[in-house]
Parts: sequence; structure tokens; C-alpha cells
Amino acid sequence: MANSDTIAAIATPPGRGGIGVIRISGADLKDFSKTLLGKSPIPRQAMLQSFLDAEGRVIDQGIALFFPAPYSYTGEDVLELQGHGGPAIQSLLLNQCLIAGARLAQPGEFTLRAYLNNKIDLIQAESVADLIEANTYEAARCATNSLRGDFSKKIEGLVNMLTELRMFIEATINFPEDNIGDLPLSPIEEKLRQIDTQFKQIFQTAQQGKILKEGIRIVLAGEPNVGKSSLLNQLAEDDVAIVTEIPGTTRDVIERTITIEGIAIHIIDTAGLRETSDIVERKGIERTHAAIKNAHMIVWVMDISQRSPSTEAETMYSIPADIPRITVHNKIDLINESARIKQHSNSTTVNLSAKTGAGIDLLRKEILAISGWRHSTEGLFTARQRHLEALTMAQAHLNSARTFIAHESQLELLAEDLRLSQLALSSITGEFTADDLLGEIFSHFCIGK
Ligand SMILES: Nc1nc2c(ncn2[C@@H]2O[C@H](COP(=O)(O)OP(=O)(O)OP(=O)(O)O)[C@@H](O)[C@H]2O)c(=O)[nH]1
Ligand SMILES: [Mg+2]
Repeated sequence: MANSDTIAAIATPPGRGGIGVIRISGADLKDFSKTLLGKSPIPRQAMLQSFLDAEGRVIDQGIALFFPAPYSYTGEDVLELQGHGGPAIQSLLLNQCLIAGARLAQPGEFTLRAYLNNKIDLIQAESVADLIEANTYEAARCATNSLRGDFSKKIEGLVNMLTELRMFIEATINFPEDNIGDLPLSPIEEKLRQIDTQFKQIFQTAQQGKILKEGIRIVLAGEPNVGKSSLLNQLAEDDVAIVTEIPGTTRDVIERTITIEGIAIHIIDTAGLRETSDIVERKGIERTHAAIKNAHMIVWVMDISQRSPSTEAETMYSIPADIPRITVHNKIDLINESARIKQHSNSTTVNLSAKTGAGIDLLRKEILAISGWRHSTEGLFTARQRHLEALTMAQAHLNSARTFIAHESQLELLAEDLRLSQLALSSITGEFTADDLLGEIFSHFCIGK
């Protein structure tokens, strides 16, 4: 383990509350506990205690809980002091912990120690942060599934399948006399096929988990005055953006997050696209293009009452073709059309009115459909871009391995690709992980976790 000095932090959020918790972790907290409580605490027993300063004066009274190593969150000795939840009293108590020999914990340091002491793997450590950050019930439930080890078990299952196959191939390479005559290539092929199917399933679930964790970034774009800001207001059911009949009203990007079926949808309203000599508007349009670049999806808004809608404007403003898109024909109330959705071979159009709200539900449904969300959180776990990248790399090695299957002489190359695939998978659970990646992951945690 890298560090076993004693760390302390206020684990409850800042502010006033019934209880404030200070958490301390270290290799040996017996002396530390004696200084702070006046006696040794009994393991895993809630005790009403006085918390003392260096002169033995009572700072606060509360519950002390002692979890001796290794049966604690961090795997070290952990002491939790549940005192009164006020900023002054908590600071006093924390200060006393520092005087008694602890240092302030870094963000996520308790969880980092849990990981370094093999209490949890890296996926589980990440899911602790995901659970705390979850804004929807669905995201919280899926983070709990990850924390329970659901995602880790899937990865372990794949690693085991790869290990078995590697052992089989190594045996074939090392003891050719046993089976060279009828080298069983087809079982290898069959196993590779099974692993591939498993890979695809896990990747799909992880992709869903990423949508659930991060939400979907949608940019409302189009020419001025087509009704982008009105659409944002209608989707958010709030007066978020200024709407006027003057083209060029919106100058800056305006973001609002809404929830559709438990998925966070980050909607970004932008300045209308057109040629302009107005410096402020031009800056706004630059921001529109920057927002489009980072979007998961574009909702391209057109005014159906103005001209026959075509894709010509999108081409004119060089909207990237590789970002999924929904075209909205807005202002149907002006031409007495009814709301509807039209699926073309590779695009979707929704006819609606941002003014009356007709057709907004169709747009909401289509946003979820296009994002790839499958309407179910059953068996789902939260996942991150890092996991998807590692899975992609592992799958690439697997695909490469399959190219060697036809030639007995290339079994060693096949085995090497399987090893590399396994290595990529192991980086997900953190079996082989660089220190800088750990720093990156844990620095995003809150202090006290
Ligand atoms: N009748 C009708 N008017 C609409 C509709 N949507 C927007 N409008 C009107 O169209 C005008 C422009 O609406 P905005 O929402 O400001 O349009 P925008 O695309 O954000 O415009 P910029 O910010 O200038 O790019 C306003 O007068 C709105 O009231 C609609 O569905 N029906
Ligand atoms: Mg606007």
C-alpha cells in the first residue's frame, strides 16, 4: 500500500444538520482514539462518547464507531465520530484530529485506500462517485449495481473465458505431440465466437450505462427566428431563454438540463446561424459551432411557414453529418398542420409547434430513441468513456486474434493477441492501472469519501 498515515475529513456535506460525521482512517488508531475519546473504543459498537481536546475538555458529545482493520471501508483502522452537524463544531473536532496526528484527507482518499487495500476494484471505486453524483433514481440504481460488483463480474467472466482459451492454446503449442495430428482448431474458433458475443453484449450494456451516467448533450441549432429558444422553453417547461420576433435574439449558448424517463438531457440553445457583420452575433455563432462539435445530437430547427423545408441550410452552415440529428419543422400552428413524425431512410423529421406545445412529446420520444437508449434499467450498471475505450481495445485484439485462426503455425500470435485483450480488460477493474489514471479518477471525488 502506498500510504498508511492517518487521514481525517468531514464526511457529511457542509452546512447545518442533525449529525455531522468525521471520518478517520489509518494503520493503527488505538492511541489516536484514546487521545480523542479518553479510552479505547470497542470494535463495531455504537458508543455515546465525549470527544475531547488535548487538555481533556469536552468539545462535543456523540457516537463513536470503531472498525479495526481489515474489516472497514478502507481496510485500515477506521474511526467515525458522529457529532452535531454545525460548521464550527465540526471544524473544531476536525482540528483536534489534526492535533492528534491526522492530516487532512485528499478528495477520494478513503476510497483510494479501499481500492489499494483490495476492498473494492476500480469499477466499484468509480461507482461510489457515480452514486454520490447521481441525479436521477435510475442513475443511482445503476451505480449501486456497479458498486455491488455487477459490472466487475461481467469483466471477470470475460477474463476467465480468455484465460481458459489461452491455457488451451498454450498447451497445444507446448505439447504438440499430444494433438498435433488433429489440432482442434474448431473448438478454438467456437470459443472465440462465444467470447465475441459476450463482448458485444457487455459493450452494449456499458454504452447504456454511460448514457445513464452522463446524459445526452443536445444542441438546438438553425437559422435565426425559427423558434429554437421557444423550443428550449417548451422542453424545459420554463421561461429559460428570451424569445422575441427579432432575428438574432439569442447571442450566447444557454443550457438547461431536463429529465426524460430518468435520462438527463442537457439542452443547449444557440445563436441562430446566418451571415452577419454584427461582432457580438458573430461571436455567438462561433459558440454555436463549438457547441455543435461537442453535441451527442443536433436538433435542427426550421420554420415550416417560411419556405419549403430543405436540408440546404444545414449544408450551407456546414453542420457535421456524423452527429445524429433530428430535424424539427416548427410553427405548424401557422399553416394549420397537425403534429407528426416522419422517418426517412437515414433521418427523422418532427413537425411541431414550440408555441402551442403540439408534437413536443413526439420530439421527447424521438430524442431517446435516437440516443440509443433502450428504455430499461434492468441489469444495467453505470459506465464511463474509459471503460468503453478499454472494451473497444480488448475487442480489437480479439478480432486480430481471429485472423490467425486458420493457420496452426500462427497460434502463438493468436495467444499473444488474447493476452493483450485480457490486459485491456484488466485495466477496467484496475488490476493493471497506471498511477496517473488513479490520480485522475480519484481527484474528482468529494472530500471525506
Ligand atoms: N406561431 C408560432 N410562432 C412561434 C413558434 N415558435 C416560435 N415562434 C415565434 O417565433 C419568433 C422567434 O422565436 P425564438 O424562439 O426567439 O426563435 P430563435 O430561433 O430562438 O431565434 P434567434 O434567437 O434569433 O436565433 C418569436 O416571435 C416566437 O414567438 C411556433 O411554433 N408558432
Ligand atoms: Mg433564440
